[in-house]
Amino acid sequence: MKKKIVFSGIQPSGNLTIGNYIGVIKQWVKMQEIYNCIFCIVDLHSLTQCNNKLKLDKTILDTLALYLACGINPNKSIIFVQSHVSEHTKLSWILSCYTYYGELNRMTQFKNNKIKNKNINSGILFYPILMSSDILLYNTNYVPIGEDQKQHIELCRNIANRFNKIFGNIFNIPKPCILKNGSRILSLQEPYKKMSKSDNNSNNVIYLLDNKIDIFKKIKFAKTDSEKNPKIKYDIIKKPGLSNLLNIFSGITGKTIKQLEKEFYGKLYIDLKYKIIKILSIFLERIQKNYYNIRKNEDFLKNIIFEGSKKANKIAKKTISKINSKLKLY
Ligand code: AQP
Repeated sequence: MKKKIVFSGIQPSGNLTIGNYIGVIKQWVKMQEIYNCIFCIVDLHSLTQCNNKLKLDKTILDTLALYLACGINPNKSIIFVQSHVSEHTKLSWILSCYTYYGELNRMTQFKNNKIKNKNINSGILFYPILMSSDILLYNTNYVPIGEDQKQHIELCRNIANRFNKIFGNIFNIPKPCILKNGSRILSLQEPYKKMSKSDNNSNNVIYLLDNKIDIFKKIKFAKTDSEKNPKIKYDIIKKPGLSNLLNIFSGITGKTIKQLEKEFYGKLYIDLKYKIIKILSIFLERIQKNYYNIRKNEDFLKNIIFEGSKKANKIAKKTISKINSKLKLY
């Protein structure tokens, strides 16, 4: 039987976080053993941040080295850079003509951005269409994502269904893969919002390249709650900070929340924090050792991108050629 296709990507907009790892990269590592996986470094998406300080040539290689250090294997998966395959932007324009403005305007991520920024660029509005193009170009079956991207996949499915209704079965309808726990790792100091690599307060975030001292400080002072008789019990509504720590623990060790509640029964929050500091330090030290080894070899990294882009281009061109013939765009 033909293997199912997985597509997923991360913006090369800075240091990857433990949220990116637990939410998606960990899933990728497992999925590459079962499916045909395509992992993209979505540089065009990161242009929406209009951050002219971003040195994309460098951050793309940093991101790739982190993918590999976490266990993504270029011999098993296609790894490439979004802007190296021009079909993404072409399909994006075509799909935008089959997407209603109201649909884009209703996206929560767009609405949140509108509240935060006065001068919002239209790339942020169109972001879900570019994301849909990324996915649909590769006949994707499964898309591993964090919780925050769920609405974008629903939109992608709607656009694909709408297009298929008009032009016949062009696109597979992709399904999101969202973890039960760990699909939304929260900020350490403000545990009502997502942990984000672009957060201005670095104490909110555990980066994959954080050193042991930073891990210690950030976890030790992570916000919890001030219950009178504090119990280590998962409750994301009443105890978001503590529950977030349990999700991080579970995401790194593979232990279930129930197992952790049992293990820490009758113990103090600080006991849990010290244990997380220990397991995170060991875990990240291993990734960092791999990372610094791999990152030194730029020719090796560039070759992976070159080979990956060649393979991605081939698949993308086939899809676009099907669409061209349906739309009579020769
Ligand atoms: N905190 C998180 N918990 C679980 N999953 C997460 N993801 C991101 N943060 C968390 C998932 O990682 C994938 C790649 O994300 P992205 O970098 O392309 O964009 P993002 O969702 O905007 O992530 P950030 O860290 O918040 O990036 P910035 O700060 O650059 O905007 C996605 O599947 C995402 O769900």
